[in-house]
Amino acid sequence: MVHRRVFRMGVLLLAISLLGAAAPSVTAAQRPIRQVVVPEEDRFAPFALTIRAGDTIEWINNDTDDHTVVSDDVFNTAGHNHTDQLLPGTLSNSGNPGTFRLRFTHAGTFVYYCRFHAHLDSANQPVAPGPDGGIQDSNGNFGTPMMGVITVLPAHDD
Ligand SMILES: [Cu+2]
Repeated sequence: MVHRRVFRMGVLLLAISLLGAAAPSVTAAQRPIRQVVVPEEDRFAPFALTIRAGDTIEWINNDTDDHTVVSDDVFNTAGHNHTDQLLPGTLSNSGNPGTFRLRFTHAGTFVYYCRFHAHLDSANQPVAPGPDGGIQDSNGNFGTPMMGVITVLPAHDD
């Protein structure tokens, strides 16, 4: 049944290309792109952000060091599971901030972390890699990993 499989693949590719063509619709273009910035520290700012379905998030790495946006698939219901994206720092990107965009098309949560400055424990929760990683507060608390949460509410017209 090779020809049937090839046909199915063709339909899938057609669907993907149609989805791609529909993505920059007028409605999406009118919505502002929401930004999550990495300042010159190992953290995402803001930590938590609430958006609407159809909105796009842009991560901007203003740090000199590289960081990553990695999906915590266990907690994600907003899609984009298996995301593992390098966000180059200015030192490795010709002085420019590395950027990465994701558009969220349905309601849910997108929990993510940086695999350089956090890892998942046995319960799949992000933890800081130790005293030299993650977010360090003035009290010497090293417990917070470099992570963030996007909450996607239904679209305005839902
Ligand atoms: Cu990082």
